[in-house]
Amino acid sequence: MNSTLSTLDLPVSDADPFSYEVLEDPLPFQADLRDAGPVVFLNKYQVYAMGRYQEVQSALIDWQTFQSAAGVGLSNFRYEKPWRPPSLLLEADPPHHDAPRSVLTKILGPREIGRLAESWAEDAAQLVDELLAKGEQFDAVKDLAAVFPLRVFPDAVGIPKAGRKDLLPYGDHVFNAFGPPNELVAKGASRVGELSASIAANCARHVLTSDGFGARIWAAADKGDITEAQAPLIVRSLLTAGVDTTVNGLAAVLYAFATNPRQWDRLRQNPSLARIAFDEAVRLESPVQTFFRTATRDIEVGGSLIPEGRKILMFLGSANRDPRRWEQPDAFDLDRDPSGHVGFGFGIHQCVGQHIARLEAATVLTALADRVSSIKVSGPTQRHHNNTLRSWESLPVEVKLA
Ligand code: OVV
Repeated sequence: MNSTLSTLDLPVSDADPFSYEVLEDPLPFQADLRDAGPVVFLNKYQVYAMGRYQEVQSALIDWQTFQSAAGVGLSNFRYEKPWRPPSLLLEADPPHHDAPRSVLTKILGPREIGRLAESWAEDAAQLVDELLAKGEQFDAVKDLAAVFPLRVFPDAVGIPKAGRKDLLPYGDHVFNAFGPPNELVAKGASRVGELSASIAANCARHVLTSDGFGARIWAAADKGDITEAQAPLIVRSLLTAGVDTTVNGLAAVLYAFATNPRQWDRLRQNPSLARIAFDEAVRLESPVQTFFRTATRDIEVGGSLIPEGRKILMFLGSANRDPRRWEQPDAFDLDRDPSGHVGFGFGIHQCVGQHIARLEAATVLTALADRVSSIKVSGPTQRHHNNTLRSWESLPVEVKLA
């Protein structure tokens, strides 16, 4: 390969994907990125970027070439000390990745979590009833999407009541910390020590209930599937990745319905569409917008060279709206087959909690569809900016009782 030529071929962008403007509305930037080429060099951060579905999906599958162990944020663990002990799942590759992954895959598998469905459906019904008792206007984020995961997930993990209020702020900071050290990271810095300590305290064996995901992780250590040193860090992964993500996934699907009234009618006619609807919303909104990988060798992609050791920013959200892959990519369409979207990633690192996320979403949507004949946005919406998450501050809605 002629690396000089390849470097000359490389489109360069001066845009900042972590700027206020792009976080407020990433779609124009993402369209430019996709149109600029299969790989684009981001001058500001001196990293490579992929915005098209085909290259993103192929790279996510190829964990040998696009490693995670050097970190999936901008910081390159080859040269910089990670700000917290790396995740044994997210920031690891085989062989180290495999034992923690297979333990969690089993604990969070579709059949294992089936036992939660009934009580979560009751919790969702109760929460929606509480909301509707107060009136036909509420905030779909503050009153519903940000509330339901905290009602059900910490209990499923088995952590104590105290410290639950720290889960969202901790997650918000972790997802900011995958990005550059900008003001979003700086604003979280003052609480990092306190929040990390609180999360770590909830991972200890003696504080966890005997029947939750946490206890099962510790039981896997007793069996010898993982070590006792690994167990608390695997619990930490649940507490880090399991709350902000589902809050924003729920917000995504509620926003999608609130802006697509005909799709809400379809869901009411056929509630079994709830799961398709959730995946379609995850495709459309991509609550996790980006993750980095690191090149383990010189790679040629679309005629450009990515040198060994360099960071590549994968735009999951952009791939999920790539018109080269999706017909009418910006439409929320329950007739579409959204499978193949990269909103949960792809390959060996694909979201291990996705069945939990789908169950949470399906129970909330079912409870709402049972009671509400229409839902629409009723006031100014407000985004919450995060370096990695596509997030909401406020989503006022008005519903009609069925
Ligand atoms: C997917 C994800 C996001 C954030 C944190 C982690 C995983 C973790 O394993 O800690």
